[in-house]
Amino acid sequence: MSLANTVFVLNGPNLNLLGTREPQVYGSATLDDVHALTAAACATHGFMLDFRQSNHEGELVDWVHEAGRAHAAGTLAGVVLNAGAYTHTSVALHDAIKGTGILLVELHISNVHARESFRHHSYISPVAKAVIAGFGVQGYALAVAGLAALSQPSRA
Ligand code: CA2
Repeated sequence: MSLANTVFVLNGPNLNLLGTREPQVYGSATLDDVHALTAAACATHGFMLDFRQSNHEGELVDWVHEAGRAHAAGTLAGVVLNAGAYTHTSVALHDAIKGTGILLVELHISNVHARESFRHHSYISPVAKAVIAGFGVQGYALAVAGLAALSQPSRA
C-alpha cells in the first residue's frame, strides 16, 4: 500500500441535518450512514478515512489547508468535498484549494444542475479534479473509487 493513503471527506453547512428534512432531494440516509458507507468504500480500496462536517466556512478552509499539508507530506490520496451551499458562494474555498496540488473531487448528493439556477455555478469546480452530482449518497462511494482509480494511473 502506498504512503499516500488518507482520504479526507469534508462536508459543509447543514449536511449534519441529512436524513431529517427534504428526503425527496437528499434521501433518508443520515450523515452517520454516509460516514459508514464511505468507510466501507475506503476499506475496499485500502484507504484511511478522515470524515468531517462543519457549518463554518473558515473551518472548512482550515481543513483544506490541513489536506494541503498532508499532500505535501505525501500522506494524502485525495479530498472529497461536499461544500454544501458554500459551493455557490465561497471564493475563500476556491482560493484555499487552488495551488495546493491536491486531488479534489467536488461532490453533490443532488443533481445541482436540475435545480434552482443559483446552484448551477460552482466556485469549487474550476479547482477540482472531478465532479460528482446526482447519485444520492452513493456518490461518496463513487468518489472514493474515483480517487483509487486516479491513484493508480495505469487503471485510470
Ligand atoms: O446536493 C448537495 O449535496 C448539495 O451540496 C447540498 C447543499 C446544497 O446547498 C447544494 O446546492 C447541493 C445543501 C445541504 C443541506 O443539506 C440538508 C440536508 C437535509 C436537510 C436540510 C439540509
